[in-house]
Amino acid sequence: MPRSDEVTPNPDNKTNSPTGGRALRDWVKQVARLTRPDAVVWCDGSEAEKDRLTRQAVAEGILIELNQAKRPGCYLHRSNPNDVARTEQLTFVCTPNKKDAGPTNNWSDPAQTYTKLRGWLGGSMRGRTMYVVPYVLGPLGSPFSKVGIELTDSIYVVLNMRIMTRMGAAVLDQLGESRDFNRGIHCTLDLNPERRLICHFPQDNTIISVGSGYGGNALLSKKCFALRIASSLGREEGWLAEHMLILGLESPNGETTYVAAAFPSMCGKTNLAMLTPPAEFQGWKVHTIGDDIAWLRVGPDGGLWAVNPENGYFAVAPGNSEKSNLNAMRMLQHDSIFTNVAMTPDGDVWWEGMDTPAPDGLLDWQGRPWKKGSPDKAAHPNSRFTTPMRNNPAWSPHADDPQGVPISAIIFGGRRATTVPLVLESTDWTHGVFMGATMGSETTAAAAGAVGVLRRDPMAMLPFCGYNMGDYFAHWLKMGIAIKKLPRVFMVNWFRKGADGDFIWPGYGENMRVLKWMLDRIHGRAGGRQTPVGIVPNQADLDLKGLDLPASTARDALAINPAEWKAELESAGEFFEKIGPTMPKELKERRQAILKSIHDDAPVQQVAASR
Ligand code: OXD
Ligand code: MN
Repeated sequence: MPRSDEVTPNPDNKTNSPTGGRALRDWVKQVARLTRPDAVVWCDGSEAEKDRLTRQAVAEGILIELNQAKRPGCYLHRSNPNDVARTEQLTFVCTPNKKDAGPTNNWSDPAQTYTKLRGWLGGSMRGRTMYVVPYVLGPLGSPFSKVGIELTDSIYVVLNMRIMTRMGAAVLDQLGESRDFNRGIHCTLDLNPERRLICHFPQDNTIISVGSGYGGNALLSKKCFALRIASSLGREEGWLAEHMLILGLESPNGETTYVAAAFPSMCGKTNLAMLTPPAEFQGWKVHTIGDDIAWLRVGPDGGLWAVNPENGYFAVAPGNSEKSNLNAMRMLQHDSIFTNVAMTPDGDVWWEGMDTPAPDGLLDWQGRPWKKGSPDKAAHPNSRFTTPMRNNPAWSPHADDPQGVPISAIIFGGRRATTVPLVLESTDWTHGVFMGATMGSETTAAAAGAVGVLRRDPMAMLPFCGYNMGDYFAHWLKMGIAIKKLPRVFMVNWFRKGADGDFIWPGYGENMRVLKWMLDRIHGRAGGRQTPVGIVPNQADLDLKGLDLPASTARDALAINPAEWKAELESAGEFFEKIGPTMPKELKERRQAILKSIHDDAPVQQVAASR
């Protein structure tokens, strides 16, 4: 797209010396003829370019300069209030056959959608500049990596893409004359929700997003390419693109074990990825590879290897404090873009959950004076920061390793007030896939719509899987055959609530205790007890020293309630029915087998440390 001969050249079109291969130049010209920008600017990723665009963004009111003495290189952006989260109802997978998008995606016919979008894009960049943003997902030169080009009329998008991806002239060198690049077109239009659409064309490796400036809709490298399009490419090419953080855990004796973990949006992925271990875990270190997306392939040793395709973090601000995420607070000290947070009178940022109380004279996320005690939040619940991954004190240089890092465990987690214990281990790969496929979570403010409603969110990919969910499950099962050294699979729940309605588990850094049990399982050092739904640690298997947690609370955190699990599996069965004919029979059979084995007086079986 656009495959249009109807468009006429724009004689006024100025461009700074276009580079890149022929296919790229032709496509850029074609889009410029359609959208008719006043100028086309090829981004080179240089510091000079960043300074120039930042100055321009400040002059145009797109960015507000924050207090440079307190936060050098930091800026604030305020979105249109109608455009503050992903819009799943306006996100489409446009495959030639509807069944290839599957029952969990919105689908529209590619030809009709191209025609409609061509109409909306015609002349849409008049009076504006079209930026050509070349980027690579994954380390430059890595066999994992893929090139994308985003054409956008938003400086905010360019400046964010600069942080989120490896962006600039070097990408064009990697691309050369190749036609193999993701084509992304982003046009802000007038931010009218009636003319907002985020459309994916996996068969053309193309994305068109119009009418929104929100990160998840407009930074096309992120959810659109690195997840929706890449998951579809991964299926064809035999790998996985997942909504997962990647972290390395180094023990005091210097052994580093890498894990990848899938959680829905706003369930603490960024926190977990850069967690600070509790004081009792002297000598343990956490190394962040990524906080949101993992691309996973079978490595030459037959194990599963992962890269983080991104170069920065675009994460939720509220709730971050020195207590909950010290590394995040440090990395936000400089060179970051904040979106929709509150601003203090001295030009600093503030959000709910920060260490300091709201100062007098605070401006809320829309720039309005905010009064203490107001029922409205000062920072939008989905307000964000964009920050380079190298800002993170826990950043691992292995994030740049072309071959990625070896993954010893996959963790699935959701936000569940009931049913799901603190941690569960699967008994085999199919069971692990089953755990991921039946994941449920309560909805959050990361997407427009009701918050706190339980929905099935398999592998945390419900909004991000670019093809039929049943085929996706089958692909996961197939990967289990291709991977010769299989990672263990776990499920966690940091969000279980007690009878008083409070969270049972303290979460944040204390999650290290759960990770430690996983490592001990991986290395054959810890046991557990077998339940019909998986292996759960005994209280004695978890390292709880120094944690003020009554034994009865620990028991509640680990409890398996048969009645709740029966209801859970019934609900999972309804979801499997919704997937329809592509739903793999292995997973349906596993559900039935587990359901059958759940009864109130099932004997407790201890599980030995090594399998
Ligand atoms: C995100 C999301 O922005 O999942 O990462 O919504
Ligand atoms: Mn995410």
